[in-house]
Parts: sequence; structure tokens; C-alpha cells
Amino acid sequence: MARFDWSDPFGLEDQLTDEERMIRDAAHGFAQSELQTRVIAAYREEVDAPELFPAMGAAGLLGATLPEEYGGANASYVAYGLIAREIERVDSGYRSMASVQSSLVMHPIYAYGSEEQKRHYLPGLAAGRLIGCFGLTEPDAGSDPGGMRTVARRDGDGYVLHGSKTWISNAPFADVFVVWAKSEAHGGQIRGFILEKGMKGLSAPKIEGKLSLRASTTGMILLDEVKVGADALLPNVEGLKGPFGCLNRARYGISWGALGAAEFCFHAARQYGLDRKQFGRPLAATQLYQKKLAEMMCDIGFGLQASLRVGRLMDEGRFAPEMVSMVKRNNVGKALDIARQARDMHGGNGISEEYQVIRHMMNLETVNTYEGAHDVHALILGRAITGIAAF
Ligand code: TGC
Ligand code: FAD
Repeated sequence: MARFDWSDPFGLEDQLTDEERMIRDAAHGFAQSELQTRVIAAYREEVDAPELFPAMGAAGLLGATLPEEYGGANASYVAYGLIAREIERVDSGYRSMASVQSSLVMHPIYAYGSEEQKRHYLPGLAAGRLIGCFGLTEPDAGSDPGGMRTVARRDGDGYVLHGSKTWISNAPFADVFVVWAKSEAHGGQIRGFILEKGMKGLSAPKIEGKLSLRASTTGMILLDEVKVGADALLPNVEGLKGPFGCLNRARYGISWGALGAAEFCFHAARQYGLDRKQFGRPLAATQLYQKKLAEMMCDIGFGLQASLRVGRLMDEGRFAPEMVSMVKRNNVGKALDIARQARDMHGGNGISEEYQVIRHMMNLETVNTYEGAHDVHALILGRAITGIAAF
């Protein structure tokens, strides 16, 4: 009979390859030494941290799944998920910075870009010398990106882009902007364009006053008749399947990341319950406290197994987007419940920045909304079950 380990109930460790464990350990070391040490103040002060990109790049955490010739490590999607889990164990905002760069900026350039675009951008993005952002959401098109108003018009050999994007991670300090627009030159089809900081008419003001994800910088992208050359167009995809192909990967990474945040909260609640005595015994000796811990462990264990399965299928090229909706929706929803419970189980201390559970709770509210809101993923699954789109 195997010995039961509450911190790894289904033996995830045994199901990883040596290389995946090595990448996970490197990500854990980086996250604990470089991110954990700064996050409490960074969140309080809502600081911009562009300097973290070269640090993450040097640690091999950006674009790890890409081939080595473009600066990646040829790592598996399971390894990518493990990186997200370790970063988000510290803070969802830092994971956001990394997953936008890897899945939403490097992936589309790799998957849809020309050879020149790949060689021009990917090594700098992998090293974190360049910072990327991904502009899909607009003020009037969030869950329904097909309703976007940003347009690209033909201008000589190139294009002119006009419109606005909002809630864009990394935008205020980004060098590279992957922007999706309806292209009049392509019959109104949605096309991707690579824009660069400093282009005339392009600005990216910061959105101030977030009470969630404060360690990650968010902004708008304002496009006022921005002229770009023909080489700004991502040539190899058209339609919504372009951005959705990126979102599949980012959402999958989030399914692991959110469980990293949940594990932090679970472990913290367990330790707090063992240390804190009320009514003459540890809180962890009470039935209600143990039931909550048991539920946390089960939800995290089930979620990790499901994400591992989706990751393996992704590596084999056999995943379906609906599987990604299942793990993104389930794992983030469970993580949010776990963070709220952990906050409660810490009593008054639970609202203090020092204990960190309330920061995770606040962050996970954003994670539950972005990359497809919780209910929108339910509708994607409902469509798959019934054949009827209820959006
Ligand atoms: P629909 O008719 O379903 O599809 C249009 C076309 O897209 C294709 N498609 C997909 N392709 C690949 N992967 C997927 N997951 C796909 N889903 C759809 C589909 O086959 C079709 O292709 P074609 O060739 O027939 O044209 O589109 P719809 O307009 O009805 O979509 C509805 C819905 C709800 C599925 C979709 O709009 C949706 O997912 N909404 C949520 C929007 C969202 O997730 N936005 C995320 C913005 S980025 C972000 O939040 C980054 S935060 C990052 C961070 O900081 O970590
Ligand atoms: P809405 O679409 O208006 O939804 C509001 C509510 O209505 C939600 O509860 C939703 O579930 C519900 N709803 C919507 N449609 C339906 C329906 N048909 N039936 C039932 N309920 C429905 N976007 C980017 O492009 N790039 C980024 O880098 C990025 N980063 C972000 C960072 C942060 C901090 C945040 C908060 C958001 C970010 N986003 C980004 C935007 C994010 O993807 C959107 O906020 C999200 O897709 C939801 O869109 P919305 O905010 O317009 O909400």
C-alpha cells in the first residue's frame, strides 16, 4: 500500500518526466526568491515591474514550449503548466505577465507569423528584452470579441489601424502589441497585426485603481490612424480562430496557475489551523475546519489531474477547446472558493496582507473573469452538450 501524501494526493510527482520536474524546480526557485520577496509591497503600491521580464527570460520561463531556435526550450505543455502553477503560487498578476508573453504574444507570432516576424521578435521576447501585450477586448466587446470595432484599412502596401482596446495586460510598458482588428482589406475578417511602441497614433494609458491583480500592469491600447507596413500583418490566420488559438493555450496555463494560488491558500489554512488554538485546542482539531481542508485537497487534487490530462493531450495534438474550458472554469472557480474559505479560516488575520490569502482571493476574481468569464465557459460547454449556442 502506498503512503498517502496530503500535499500530493494522486502522486502528480510520479507522473512528470525528469525534464518537467527540473523546469518546475527552476520555476519554483525563481518564484520564491525573486517574486515572493517583493510581492506584498508590489501589490500594496501597485508598482509597474517591467524589469521582471528579463529576469523571467533568464530563468527560462518565457515561451518555454517554443523550439530552441526561437529562444524557447522545446518544453512540453505540462512543463508550461507547471511554470504557471509555481508563479501563481506567489501571485496571479505575475503569472499573467508571463502567460500573456508566452501564450498570447509569442504563440501567435510563432504559429501565424512569417519566418521574418519569428526571427525578428521571438528571441527578444523569450529573453524578456521585449515585452508583449495582446489586444482583443474592447470597451464594447468583451465576452463577444466578434463584436469588435477596431478596423484595419488598406493604405498603399500597408494598413491603417483605428480603434481602442481595453483591459490589456502589460500594455503600458509593452514594446510589441499583437492587435486584432476587422480588416476591410480582407472582407471584414478579423486579422492579427504586430505593432510596436512609438508608432505614431499608438498610445497605451494605464488603468489605475484596480483592487485585484495589482502586481500586474493593465492598460488600454488607443489606435488613432496608426500606419503600419504590410509586414505587420500576421499572414497565416484569419477569423476568430486566430485569437482563440492563443486563448486555448493561455486558458490551459491558467488552469494550472489558479491551482498554484489555491495550493498556497490550502497550505496556509492548514498551518494556521495547526498553530492557532481556540477553546483549548487547535482550530485544525475541529470537524468543520477539517472538512474545509479535505474539500480543498480534493478540489486541488482533481483539478491537477485534469490539467495534466489536457496538457498531455495538447502535447500529442489531441486536445479539444472544450476540454480547456472545463479545466479553466473548474479550476479557477474552485481556487476562488478555496481562497475565500482560507481567508475565513484565518479569522481577522485573514484580511491582513501579511497572511496573503486575501491577496490571492482578490486576484482570483480577475482570473475568474478574464480569458473567458466563468459563465461564458459554461455556455461554451452547454453548446457542446446540446448543440445550441445560448450566448
Ligand atoms: P464561434 O462562432 O464559436 O467561433 C468563431 C470561430 O472561431 C473558432 N473557435 C475556436 N478556434 C480555436 N479555439 C477555440 N477555442 C475556438 N472557439 C471558437 C470557431 O471554430 C470559428 O471558426 P470559423 O473558422 O468557423 O470562423 O464564435 P463566437 O463569436 O460565437 O464566440 C463565442 C465565445 C463565447 C466562444 C467566445 O466569444 C469567447 O470565448 N468569449 C470569451 C472572450 C475571451 O476569452 N476573451 C479573452 C481576452 S484575452 C484575455 O483575457 C487575456 S487576460 C491574460 C492574462 O492577463 O493572463
Ligand atoms: P462582459 O462581457 O460585459 O461580461 C459581464 C458579465 O456578463 C460576466 O459575468 C459574463 O459572464 C456575463 N455574460 C456575458 N455574456 C453573457 C451571455 N451571453 N450570457 C450570460 N452571461 C453573459 N483582454 C485582452 O484582450 N487582453 C488582455 O491582456 C486582458 N487582460 C486583462 C486583465 C485584467 C486585469 C482584466 C480584468 C481583464 C483583462 N482582459 C484582457 C479582458 C477580459 O478578457 C474581459 O474582461 C473578459 O473577457 C470579460 O469581458 P467584459 O469585461 O467586457 O465583461
